[in-house]
Amino acid sequence: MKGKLVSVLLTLAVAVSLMVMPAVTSANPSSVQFVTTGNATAEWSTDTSHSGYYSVLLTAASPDSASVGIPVNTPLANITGLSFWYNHSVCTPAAGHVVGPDLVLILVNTTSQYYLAGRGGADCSVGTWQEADAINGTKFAESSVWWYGSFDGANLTTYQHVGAGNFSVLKADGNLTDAMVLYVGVNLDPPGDGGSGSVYVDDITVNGVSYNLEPSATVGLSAKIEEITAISVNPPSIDYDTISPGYDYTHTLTVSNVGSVPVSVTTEITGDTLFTTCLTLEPATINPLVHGSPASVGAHLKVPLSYHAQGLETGTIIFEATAL
Ligand SMILES: [Ca+2]
Repeated sequence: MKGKLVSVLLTLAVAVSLMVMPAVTSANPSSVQFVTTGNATAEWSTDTSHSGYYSVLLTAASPDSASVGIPVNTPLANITGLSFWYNHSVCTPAAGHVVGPDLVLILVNTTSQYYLAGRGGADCSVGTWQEADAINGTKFAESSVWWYGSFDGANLTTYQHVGAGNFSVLKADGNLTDAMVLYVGVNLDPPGDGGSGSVYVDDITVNGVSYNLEPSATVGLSAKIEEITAISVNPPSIDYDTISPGYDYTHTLTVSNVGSVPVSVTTEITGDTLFTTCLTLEPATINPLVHGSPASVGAHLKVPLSYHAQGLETGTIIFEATAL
């Protein structure tokens, strides 16, 4: 007997390029990236959140730093809004200096040069969620300015402008006029002369689109599905970052039956050529999928050496469940 159909969409974004990869840490295969130095930490937390169930807790003491970033792949010229929500659990300034958090951008220009830009730091906000707006400066310290410089993947190699308080100064720089913003992040980076803090971060907002920081979307998804035929897929998106021809890697997706009846699951890949020709799913069908026994599906992306297309490619994996 056939039942209702439920589709779960996954999006995949990839920037195929022949250029050298930036040294962006991508230890987490989901689209949320954590970067820390020294003893600083970045971790998922359910202590408090601005949206959903989770936020990201950044903890750092001078001179270490902790950050969380999301890929955006948006031209710098198109950026009109940059903000995030934060809530300190501990904010201990030293020498009167704020301890962030900062808003940071990783950029690449048309000659494949990388830049790091940022505005810091937001005021202490212990116990209250506040929105720090890096464009108009709301909730940022009075002394806060935009800065930017060449970036080697770990450090600034030049400080091209310090004190560029207006975001438009950065956008008007000839080196960055046609640059892409690869990542938008929030960085807790106490000043070198001291200070420490611990801050929850959520809802990084770019051009009015708020990106809820969650380790997966499956909890919210399953809660909205009232039919007894229901599945969820985790993670809800795969970001392959910048890759090159010859790339060969498998991301594992977990498909769960969150309904009340056994289902069979079929899959379909749609979108740009890279994904429709180079991405395979193993297995491509699951039958049966029963409640309490999630199935693993390998999303295997193998890019042939002859693949020379460049730029952003996107695709969607559709999982379709049919009640048995
Ligand atoms: Ca959240």
